[in-house]
Amino acid sequence: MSLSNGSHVTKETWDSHNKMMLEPLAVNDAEVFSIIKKEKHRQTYGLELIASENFTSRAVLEALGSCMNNKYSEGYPGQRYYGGTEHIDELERLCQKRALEAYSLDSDRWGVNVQPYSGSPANFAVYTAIVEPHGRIMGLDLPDGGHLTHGFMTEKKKISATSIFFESMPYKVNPETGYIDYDRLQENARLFHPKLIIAGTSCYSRNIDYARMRQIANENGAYLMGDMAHISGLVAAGVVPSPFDYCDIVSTTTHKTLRGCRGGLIFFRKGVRSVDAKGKETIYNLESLINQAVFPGLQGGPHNHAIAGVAVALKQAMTPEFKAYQKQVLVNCKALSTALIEHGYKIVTGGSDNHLILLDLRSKGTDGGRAEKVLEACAIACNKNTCPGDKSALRPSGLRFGSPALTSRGLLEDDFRKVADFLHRGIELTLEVQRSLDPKATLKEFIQALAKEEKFQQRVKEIRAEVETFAGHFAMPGLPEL
Ligand code: DSN
Repeated sequence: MSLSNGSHVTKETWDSHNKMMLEPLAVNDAEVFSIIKKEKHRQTYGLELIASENFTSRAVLEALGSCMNNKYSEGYPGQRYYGGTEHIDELERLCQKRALEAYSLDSDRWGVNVQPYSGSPANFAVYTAIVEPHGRIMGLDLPDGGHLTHGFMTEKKKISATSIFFESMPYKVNPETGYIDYDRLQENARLFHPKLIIAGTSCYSRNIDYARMRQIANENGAYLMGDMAHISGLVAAGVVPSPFDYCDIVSTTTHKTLRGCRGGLIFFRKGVRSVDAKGKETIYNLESLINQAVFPGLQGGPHNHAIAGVAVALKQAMTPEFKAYQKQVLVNCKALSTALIEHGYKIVTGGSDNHLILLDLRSKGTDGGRAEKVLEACAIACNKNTCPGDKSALRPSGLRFGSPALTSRGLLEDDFRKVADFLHRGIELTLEVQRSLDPKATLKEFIQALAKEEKFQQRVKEIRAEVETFAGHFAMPGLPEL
C-alpha cells in the first residue's frame, strides 16, 4: 500500500515513523534509557569529588534538551549563513549580555564569544587567533597542575596540539611548597620571549597572582590569557581574585564551578591596549581575530542548545543564592582539607584557597592510581593526579578532590568531615591491599587482589553501603527522572 499522494512510503511505515518521533526515551530506546538511569543512580548514591564536575540545574538541562538543538546558525548575530535565525540571534545576544554582566564587565571594554564547544576548543581558538604558527606560548606544566591545552609535551613526545602547532615552554610550581614559581617563570620568559602567557590551572589549590603574571607579560610584550575554567563560578561570585583585572583574554568552560551545561566562553578586551612614551595609543584588535578563529577558523555551527543552557546558568550565577553556594564551596573545601590533615594526610601547599585540594600520598606509601580504584569501588569518584616533584606521570602520587558537586547537593561542613572519614577508610583499605602484595606488584595485580580477596570485597561492600545511604539523603539537582 502507498499513500494517496503517490509517496512510496506505506501508510503503516509512515504512521509508525510519526509515532516514533513522539515517543519518550524510555519507550523509544530502552537500552540508552537504562544506561542513563544507571548513571543517574551512580550520581545520586555516590560521592562526586571530581573537582571539575558539578550537577547542573533542571532549568539548564531543560534548555539543553530543547528545540534549540535543531538549528544551524553559522556566523554571528545579524550575520548568519542560514535563514530562520531570528530567535537564535536573540538567544546569542542575550547569552553575550549575561556573560558580560555576570563578570561586571563594561561592554565598551570587553567582548565575549559564546560559541566555543568547550574549554579546549576555546583555548585553541585563542592561540590560533593571536599566535602565529610556531609562535611561543608559556603555560603551567600539566604535571604541576596545568591543563593539556596549555602546551603539554613530554621529553619523548608533543602531546597537546598546542605544543605541536606552537612552541611551548612550561613554567612550574616549586616542588617544596607547591606554589607557582613566579621568579623562575620571569627568568625563563626573559629568555623565551613568549607571545602569550597563560594564567590558568586544572589542579592548583591556591589563588593565582595575576598582577605578577601581568608584569611578566608586559616585560615581554606578551598577551596574558586567564584560563579560569575551574574557578569561573567562584570568580562570578567574587569569592576569589578575578583574572579580568589583569588579563587581555579570559577563557572558560561553563560546566565546572559555573555549574552550567558543557560549553566554552572567550572574553577579550576592546579599546586601548597601551600608550607609548609619546602618547601614541595601540588599540586591541582581539575581537575580530578571536571571532574569526572560532568561526569560520575552527568551528562550524554553534551548539545553540548549549548556548541556551549557558545563558540560563549565567542568569543563575548573578543571584544571591549562587554567591551563597560559592562561599559554601570554599568553606566545604577547607573543612575537607582540615579533616584530612587531622587524619594524618599531607595536602599540597598545606590547604586551599579555592574549590579543590591535592592529597599527597607519598608519605603514606601508596599512590593515587591505587587509592582511586579502591574509592571508586566504594562509590566515591575522584581522580589520581601528579604531585609536585613526582618523578613519573605514570604513577601519580596524589588524589584531587573538589567540593563543587557535593555542595550543589546541599552538603555542609559537617557532611564534608564525614566525607573525609569515608576517604580515610578507603585509603586505609588501599594500604591493606598493598601490604598483602609484593612491593613491586603492578596496578593490574593490585586491582585483581582487591576484586578477588573475600576480606577486601567485604570491606568494600561495607564502606560502599554506608556511602550510598549517606549520599542518598541529599537532593540531586537536575531533571527528576534522568
Ligand atoms: N578535565 C578537566 C579537569 O578535570 O580539570 C579539565 O578540562
